[in-house]
Amino acid sequence: MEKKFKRTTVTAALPYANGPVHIGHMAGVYVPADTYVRYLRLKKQPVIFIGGSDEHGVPITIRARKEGCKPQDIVDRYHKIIKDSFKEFGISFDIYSRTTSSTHHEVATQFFEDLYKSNKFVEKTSEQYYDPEAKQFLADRYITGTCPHCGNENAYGDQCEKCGTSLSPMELINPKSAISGAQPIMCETTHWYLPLNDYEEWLRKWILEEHKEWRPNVYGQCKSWLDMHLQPRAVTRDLDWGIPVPVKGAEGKVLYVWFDAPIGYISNTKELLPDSWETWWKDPETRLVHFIGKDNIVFHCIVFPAMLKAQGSFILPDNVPANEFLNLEGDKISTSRNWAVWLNEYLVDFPGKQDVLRYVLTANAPETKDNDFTWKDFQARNNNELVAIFGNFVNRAMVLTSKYFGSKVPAVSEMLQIDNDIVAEFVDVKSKVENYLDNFRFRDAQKEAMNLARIGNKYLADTEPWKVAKTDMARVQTILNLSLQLVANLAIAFEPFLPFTCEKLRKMLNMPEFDWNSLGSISLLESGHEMNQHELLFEKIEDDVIEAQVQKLLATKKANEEANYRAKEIREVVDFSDFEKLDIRVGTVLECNKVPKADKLLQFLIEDGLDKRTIVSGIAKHYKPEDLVGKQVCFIANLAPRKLKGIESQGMILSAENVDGSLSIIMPEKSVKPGSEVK
Ligand code: B3M
Ligand code: ZN
Repeated sequence: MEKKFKRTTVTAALPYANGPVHIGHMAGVYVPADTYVRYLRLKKQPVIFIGGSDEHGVPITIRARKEGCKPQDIVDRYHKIIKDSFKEFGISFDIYSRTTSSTHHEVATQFFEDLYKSNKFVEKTSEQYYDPEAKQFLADRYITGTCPHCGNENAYGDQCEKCGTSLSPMELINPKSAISGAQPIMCETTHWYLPLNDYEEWLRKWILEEHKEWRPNVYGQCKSWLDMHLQPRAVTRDLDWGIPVPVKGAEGKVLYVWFDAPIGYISNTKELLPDSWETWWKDPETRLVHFIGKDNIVFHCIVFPAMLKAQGSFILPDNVPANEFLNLEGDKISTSRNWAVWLNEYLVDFPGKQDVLRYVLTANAPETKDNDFTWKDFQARNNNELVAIFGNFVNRAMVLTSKYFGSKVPAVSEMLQIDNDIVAEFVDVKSKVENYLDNFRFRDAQKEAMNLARIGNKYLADTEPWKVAKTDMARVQTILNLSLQLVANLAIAFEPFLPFTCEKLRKMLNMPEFDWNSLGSISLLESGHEMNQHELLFEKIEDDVIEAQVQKLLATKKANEEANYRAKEIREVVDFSDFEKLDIRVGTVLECNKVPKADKLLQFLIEDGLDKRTIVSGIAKHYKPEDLVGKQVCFIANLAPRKLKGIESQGMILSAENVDGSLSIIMPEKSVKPGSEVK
């Protein structure tokens, strides 16, 4: 930390209280934030760690409507579940509050009023979709319709989940209100906007010139937002769940959730420290760090700083170490598809193994690119690293000491070259780990800390105290003394990463406390110091346990496939004349080849009875081209030609899509003359 700062305010994104927390949240935000805060605390640097639930926003109201309860019931339920999970995993917030708290309502209202009174907003009237039956304006998520890009009939007003395109409600074909099913109409409504365009120049300078040290993914995303130029952003919404807009005549309007949520960091600090909160938010000697996932970058690096700047009395974030995403077994984590490892379920399946998950999530942290969590990797890291390296070293050092010296730390007799060498090696670890942690490189920091145990294992293997014991007890004293000093160093170095394990280890060693500054010392334990009973720190995870988790995910996948399949309704009725417009024929495959640089496409040459034609089809994942040559297929012969990867496709080959998404080509039951019509 640079000298100019006296204290650090650390925030971690406020999770929406409409579902439990999963490993993606942990890897992206909470494990790194907690590691960082524990590190600063160990260094005795003043720090506060602010968290809380984000309890406003449209998805919460949708969920409540679905379940037939109030939004408050939903957030009460999940706030508790989330808060408990964080506690169980040792995420050591100084406060974990919520945006429905009265303090937050006051602080956010005040913030809005400050900007309102100093004319920082622009008021604009525009036309928006309104549900004439439910008599309310419709949030983007409350409008469904057909996606103009892929034809999905259940696209939302803000996004099509089938093709992933971001949409605006006006783009939907046949829009419908998700509340009443009515066709929405356009009505005028007034909102307050933060003119981000006015802050663009300032933001460019502040981020692009003064914060070149931000992570490349964060810096790059900011740059591309700024390069596309900023537009005014509405900070209010027509909704009945949220913080009422404190302006006369604004009844039925609330603050936009992304306006109030980041202010939640301030409110929660105020709730924690009613008398001194301003020191942590207004004193230029305070350093502000936001831990978030990559989908929140624009809000924390552009919108919230502009709000703080507009208000005028707050400090700005010094760093925003956002992570990329963690995938699960190759697929994007998804709450709606239940494709996740939920913390509350992990705790039931792996009781007492919170540190194992923390370790794996840090080892695999998506710091520079998206990463994948797999159960096999989880098992391997536990068995080959935590058990075989860390646990094994600690155990050997403790067992040998208890065997030869009755659990008392032996005195060093004489140091040989080999002893001096390992001391030199591990003394270095402190500055390396520090340097990584100061730069938010948690994977590297943990790897470096693990080196202490590697060094220890090698030292024991090289010096073989169990053999030396037969001839030279004085030598064994030195070896075990140094080994125990290394164990004590491990306990300190790993405290930010594996707090439960280190607490256990501290008790085993009978160390009064951890002190980061003594990391690297070879006199952490005095000779004659009495240690406590030792126990195993980690245990092997067997194949059947991992297999059970894999099976659980497979079951989820299957259930999703079936649900998707059932969800497909029969389309609108068409007239016979419409059907007749389609010219479906049988053809014989003359040639079939993979399309270069397109992993889904096959290129066919088809004998169609009159001529030969080229058809490109997206079935490469399901067939080998050589297996199709000579086969007969059905194809639409009068489809307008389209170019795919530069190849003109003259028609479309028909196939059936199975529940699991696999494709099966439709073939005539017996061979027919090419060109035969399908009727
Ligand atoms: N609740 C979004 C999210 O969980 C949001 C973060 C708020 S941080 C102020 O992705
Ligand atoms: Zn779409």
